[in-house]
Amino acid sequence: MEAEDQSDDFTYNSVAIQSSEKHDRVIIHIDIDCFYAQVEMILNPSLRGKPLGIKQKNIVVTCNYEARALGVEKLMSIKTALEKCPSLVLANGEDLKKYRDMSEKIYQILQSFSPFVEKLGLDENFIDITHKINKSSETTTEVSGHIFQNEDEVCTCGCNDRLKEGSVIAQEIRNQLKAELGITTCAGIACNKLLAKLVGATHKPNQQTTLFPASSLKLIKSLKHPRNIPGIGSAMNRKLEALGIDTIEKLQFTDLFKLIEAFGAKTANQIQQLSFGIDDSRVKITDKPKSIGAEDGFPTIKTESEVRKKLKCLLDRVWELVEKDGRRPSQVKLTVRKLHATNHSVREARQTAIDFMTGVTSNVTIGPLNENQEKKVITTLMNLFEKVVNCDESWQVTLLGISFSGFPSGIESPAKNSINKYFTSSSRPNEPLQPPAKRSRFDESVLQELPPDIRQEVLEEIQQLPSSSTSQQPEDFDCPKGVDPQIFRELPLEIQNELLAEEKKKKQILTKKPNNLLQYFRKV
Ligand code: DCP
Ligand code: MG
Repeated sequence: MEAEDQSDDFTYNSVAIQSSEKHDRVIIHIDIDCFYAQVEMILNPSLRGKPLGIKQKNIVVTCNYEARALGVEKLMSIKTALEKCPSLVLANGEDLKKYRDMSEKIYQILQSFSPFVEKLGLDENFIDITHKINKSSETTTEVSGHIFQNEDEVCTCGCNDRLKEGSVIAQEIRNQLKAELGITTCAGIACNKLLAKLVGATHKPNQQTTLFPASSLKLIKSLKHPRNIPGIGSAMNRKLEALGIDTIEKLQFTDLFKLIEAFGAKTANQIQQLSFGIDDSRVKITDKPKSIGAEDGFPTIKTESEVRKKLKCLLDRVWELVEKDGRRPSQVKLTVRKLHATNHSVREARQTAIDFMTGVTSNVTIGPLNENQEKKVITTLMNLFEKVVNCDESWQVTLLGISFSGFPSGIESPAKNSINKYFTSSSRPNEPLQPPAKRSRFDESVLQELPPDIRQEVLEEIQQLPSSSTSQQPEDFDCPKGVDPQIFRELPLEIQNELLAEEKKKKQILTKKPNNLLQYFRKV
């Protein structure tokens, strides 16, 4: 419908693109207003009402809306910001812990509305609430919040009504975030992730906007330049400019084969679809990380006692994150950056099993390390260090990193925010559409209530969760095809992971999942 009034250049490409457009989902994108600044104001209410900037090194990474009204912008240098706004109050934002904590609390509230929540960086989330809309018997007549350039044209598929209902749920979510955490947010409500993210940014702060599909091309075109489409980064933009593509319209109507030559078939298709506001990528449930760690860089360290001291500080920091995560690690990895005489540096990492928590069962939430445990970890790390650095000769290191991994599965671990809570219960066996046996802890009755396409997605999601066995190498552990399991077991964990990752890649190529655009939204 939308492409028809575009131009006389209407091509085969746009017919193909148009025919793949669907409006059957309701996606909410939530973005926290001036995130770091809000956290600081919540922790210290005396900052409220004053222009506030959050500094990291010599940059204002964000600022509250009072500061924005006085000319301060995100990512401005401190010097310029103070020139623009001499009354600017600066708070140090280098310790991310408080922001991570708030982000985690927000994520948990969002999860109480839908199991389909995808976290994007610390301050953005996508929530797929399609299944809630389909189940609801209420009819909503009013949109909550703004409508992006409302058109009279109403799509016949019923999407407008679904999106209206979505806007009411978005309002409930935002109200709850405000009531429980005191945090204000913006929301975008649309039928895909791309459009939800874009439309949410049209009214800020503390507002929400719904996009009906009839206006999606208007929204996309308002971005003007392809570089403003999430997922089109600077490298891709340079290539597009080299092809003379410097407007959204040009990207829409460039011959697909020209794009394929420059980007390959997959990316070419993806970016052209995005230029029409089409994005079939699904909201991917954010799972717990496979490893938790931190690194610290410094000018140089030349003695073992300095290394020990640095490792102790790093361990404190990393263990706090492990504790918060709640799962018990079984592996620890040390990363070292060595500085050679020629002045070039090389990173090396070594990993080993850790047994300092022997006796603690996997379903006990872990706590702080006691003195003895801490000693054991540091000794293990120092042993790894000696494998990387020959301490009999002179050496210099400029970075140390600690990372824990080998966590038990998401299903039985004390993970707070996993999809489990929607699906774990006393199991009712032999329902028609059962997840495989090893996932039998999932409550099939909940699955049965979901619409078929969502059910399929959930089943896929469940399949992707790690195995529920808590032993380090469970009996049914994954082993790449054609590799002797016995030999595989003997390999270092890193090599095992590498082989498994390769195997996974191969499988993905074979199953050719379409439109898997997950990476394009990722923030650094
Ligand atoms: N951030 C950062 N470094 C960057 C960009 C962002 O540290 N280069 C941090 C600070 C922000 C947070 O990430 O508070 C979220 O980034 P946003 O771009 O969403 O900005 P804000 O949430 O601060 O403001 P807005 O109200 O515009 O969303
Ligand atoms: Mg934000």
